[in-house]
Amino acid sequence: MPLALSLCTQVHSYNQPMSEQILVGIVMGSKSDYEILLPAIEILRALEIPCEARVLSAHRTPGELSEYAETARARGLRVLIAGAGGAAHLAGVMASKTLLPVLGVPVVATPLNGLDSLLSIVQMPKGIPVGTLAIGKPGAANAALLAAEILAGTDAALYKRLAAWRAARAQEVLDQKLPE
Ligand code: RP5
Repeated sequence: MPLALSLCTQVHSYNQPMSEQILVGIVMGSKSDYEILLPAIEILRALEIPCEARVLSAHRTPGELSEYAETARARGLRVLIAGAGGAAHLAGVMASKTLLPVLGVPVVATPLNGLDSLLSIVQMPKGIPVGTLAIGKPGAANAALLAAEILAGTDAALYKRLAAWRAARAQEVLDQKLPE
């Protein structure tokens, strides 16, 4: 079983999802990226969006990565999230193989602290876009939220869940108390 596939799918059976069709594919270049991508999985779970997570590498498993991206749309996926570090070409390679939106998450994996990954992902040449998020866990979380916003454009129930999620975050801020 692909890494974290059960994490993504487990919650959906608890929460009576709108559909068991997997809509979001999360790909990471190495198992070492998993902790950084976990917030994306958790948010997709919270929003009841069926997802799957895989380890596939642009340079270690280029054939399998290409096949994944090329077949994703036919399998019913709607958005892809790609997290990688270093010379992070994962998201760009995936984007070159599909017309699904690809959201890139730069991972800290080298002494350059993620700046290398950020520039690798964000500096796609004109014609093959990758939506690039912030470095690290905040970027992973926002990739999931952006995927949810894309899907909510055609899913009114998801739109309501997303609105409730954001309202809850606002309430958390309003409830914060400073020390006396
Ligand atoms: C990239 O190289 C991966 O996305 C990871 O961030 C980085 C290091 O990978 P490992 O050497 O830990 O497998 O391809």
